[in-house]
Amino acid sequence: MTTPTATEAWHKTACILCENNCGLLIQLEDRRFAKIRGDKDHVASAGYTCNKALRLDHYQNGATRLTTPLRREPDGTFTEIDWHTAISEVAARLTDIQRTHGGDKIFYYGGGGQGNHLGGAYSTALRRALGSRYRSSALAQEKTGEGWVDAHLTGGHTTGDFEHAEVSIFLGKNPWQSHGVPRARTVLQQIAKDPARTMIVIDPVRTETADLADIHLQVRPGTDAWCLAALLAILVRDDLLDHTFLTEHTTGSDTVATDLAHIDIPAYADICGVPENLLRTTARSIATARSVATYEDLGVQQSPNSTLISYLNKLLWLLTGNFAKPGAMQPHSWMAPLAGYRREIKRSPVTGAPLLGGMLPCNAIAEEINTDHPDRFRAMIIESANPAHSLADSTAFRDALHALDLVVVIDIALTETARHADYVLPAASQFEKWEATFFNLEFPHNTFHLRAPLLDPLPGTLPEPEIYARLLRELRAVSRGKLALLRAAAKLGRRPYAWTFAAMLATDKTLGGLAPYLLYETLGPTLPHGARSAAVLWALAHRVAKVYPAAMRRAGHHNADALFDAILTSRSGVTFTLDDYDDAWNYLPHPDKRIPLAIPQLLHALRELTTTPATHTTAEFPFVLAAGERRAFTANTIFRDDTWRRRDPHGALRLNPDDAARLGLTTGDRARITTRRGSAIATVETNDRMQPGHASLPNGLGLDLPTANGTHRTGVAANELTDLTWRDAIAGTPWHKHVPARIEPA
Ligand SMILES: Nc1nc2c(c(=O)[nH]1)N[C@H]1C(S)=C(S)[C@@H](COP(=O)(O)OP(=O)(O)OC[C@H]3O[C@@H](n4cnc5c(=O)[nH]c(N)nc54)[C@H](O)[C@@H]3O)O[C@H]1N2
Ligand SMILES: Nc1nc2c(c(=O)[nH]1)N[C@H]1C(S)=C(S)[C@@H](COP(=O)(O)OP(=O)(O)OC[C@H]3O[C@@H](n4cnc5c(=O)[nH]c(N)nc54)[C@H](O)[C@@H]3O)O[C@H]1N2
Ligand code: SF4
Ligand SMILES: [Mo]
Repeated sequence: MTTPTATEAWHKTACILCENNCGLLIQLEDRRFAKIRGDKDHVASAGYTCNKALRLDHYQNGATRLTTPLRREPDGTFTEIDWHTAISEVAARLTDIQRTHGGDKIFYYGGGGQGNHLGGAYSTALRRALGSRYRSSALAQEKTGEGWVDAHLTGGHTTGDFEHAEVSIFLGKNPWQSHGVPRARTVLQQIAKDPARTMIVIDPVRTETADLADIHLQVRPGTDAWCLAALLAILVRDDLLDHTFLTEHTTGSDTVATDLAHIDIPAYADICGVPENLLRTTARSIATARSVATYEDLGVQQSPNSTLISYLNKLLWLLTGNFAKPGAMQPHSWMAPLAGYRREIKRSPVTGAPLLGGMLPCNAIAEEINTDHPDRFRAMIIESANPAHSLADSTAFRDALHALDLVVVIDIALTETARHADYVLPAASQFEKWEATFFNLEFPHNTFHLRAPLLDPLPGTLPEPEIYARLLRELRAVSRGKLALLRAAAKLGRRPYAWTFAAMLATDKTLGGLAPYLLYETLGPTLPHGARSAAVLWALAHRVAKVYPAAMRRAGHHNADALFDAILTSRSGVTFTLDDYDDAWNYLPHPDKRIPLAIPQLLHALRELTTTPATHTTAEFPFVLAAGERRAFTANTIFRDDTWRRRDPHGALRLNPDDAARLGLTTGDRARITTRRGSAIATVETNDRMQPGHASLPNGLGLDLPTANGTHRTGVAANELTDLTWRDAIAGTPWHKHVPARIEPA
């Protein structure tokens, strides 16, 4: 905990609501968060927060926290059971499924939300002990297509340097509301104020970010592929490419340029609804800028042609040489990579869905289960996720949960998902345990923040690492002798421990996947202030020292143990690597250190655009519904409490005023939204930010919150309206932002 000083009442932690995890100071009053403010000492956020962090007490002290494990009885009701019973029964049932059907029939979902990834780091050991092979998470309904494109091009994730970019491009991304860029609102305002810098927003909606932009390409929903293809074609035809960069650092640019040169620019401008002149101005401003950074997000990643769009987005900055220099796009180090980057595609056992980044597409999970195929999954472990609410077609997912022999949910609350579990294991909240995220995506300073607990776990709850360890103990995953040897070595110090650990893993290959558990059981108890869950970070610090030795030393850590100690003691986070711009090239995995630009499958998709349908609406479903917009008062399903929202209390359906008038609707009216899959009632807000024919609903609403006599739902649960088959042909990622719908007065 914090050291006693004059400001001892302020506890250091971080926000858990989006990937930026801004550093916070919190004052407690018993278990309540009395005051919250930004932590000026924080290595990444330097005091910045947005409006949402100040409402975190609604998470910590929400009314739906669980305080005891639950078991489903044959009559469908839940019984409260003690932890000992829960652990032994769950371990026995998992073992039973492993013996009868094989461990690969145990599917794992989640492993972390916006603020908590330490538990997930230990889940891998449980999965290894059980022989579980398949998994997924929310990444497989947004970033897996982009990751696959990255695997071909730069070999891994790249980050935009928006603090310094002359041209910043936001593609289907509204950072004013959703962040993603550190200190987003400050950075956006700085760009907007500086006449030498240009902001380009590509979004069908005139968002708060678009309000600050120099150029807003207000595309028709779902037509970004044509828009980007036209921009790229202009770059090629007007010879605006960076030939020096292409010759020195890439291969295949001629192949790509030949395909782009054939594009009918006026026709594509027409399809995306952006005047050709504006596209030409935009292309020129990108090509002539000293530096360009781009951020693509859900507006395109959850819309038609998403994997192709990721490719075209990356060609935009690669063909103009915006890589590995200030203000441009950078690959970066990782504490632990969030996903694997591989070009070759493995397939799922039943439906043959692509396992990009090692994950099953979220839209394929229910299909993989709702079948009598012998290889179907039989059990699911779900941690820190609410897939019965967040996956497309909630009905299909609930059916899948019911078809499984065993569902185990680890969560802090009785969520829409937990309600369908056989066992619910209550976790301590993110302010009641050591926690961290692996959203470490920055360059040249990449940072990591291990948060200390502010409070003891709510009685009856456990941190996830302890839950996984108890299950592994019950499964007798590692012999007592081996654990005793490592414990003895840990008492002698880190060096003897490191030797013993390395020797044991070298002689017994089966222990490799169990490393997080070994560390938790043996190194963990020696860590100060009960930071046992931090044990896995010791191995990750060694990984950093091995993979990025020079960058780690530049950041001030002379070896892995020094980095680990800095992580353990720095309450406002640490910079774990400090890079030079030239180092970016070392991150490229390709032996020739060149970026191979031609991806045949995606060039084929590009050529096919001439015949690919650009609209998916019909006379029956004439609107494009964006189901899941980020707004000032949305935060996935992290707050289970309607009172946290200061504005937009009902999560309004936003409609263009002309559309609303035509339908006889006005702000405050109730409207019925119907899709091929379902129907729901929403409160209307007319809003001239929307273009005609486009409607939007916020994400994370429609939770079933407990009342005295049942549950109450505010707003629309968006995935009652979405369909499994609306998904990208390559990555299987959903079209949440492009749902054909009908809207009528209710
Ligand atoms: N306030 C808040 N912030 C959040 C979250 C939250 O729940 N609430 N969630 C976090 C998470 S998990 C994520 S993944 C990020 C997501 O962050 P964003 O991707 O920025 O969020 P969205 O609002 O879903 O979508 C972004 C934009 O896509 C636009 N869009 C819709 N259709 C199209 C289209 O066809 N083409 C284009 N170009 N744009 C389109 C929408 O108008 C919207 O402005 O936000 C994170 N931050
Ligand atoms: N229609 C539609 N669907 C979408 C989206 C959309 O835009 N439209 N967006 C998609 C995106 S980008 C995302 S990221 C997903 C998000 O959806 P999910 O990945 O399902 O995650 P969250 O809604 O963030 O839910 C996090 C869960 O973690 C629990 N939790 C909080 N703290 C802890 C803790 O310390 N321990 C444990 N064990 N649990 C904890 C919360 O109670 C909650 O149940 O939704 C996706 N679904
Ligand atoms: S930007 Fe806002 S929601 Fe995201 S971590 Fe910072 S304070 Fe929290
Ligand atoms: Mo997300």
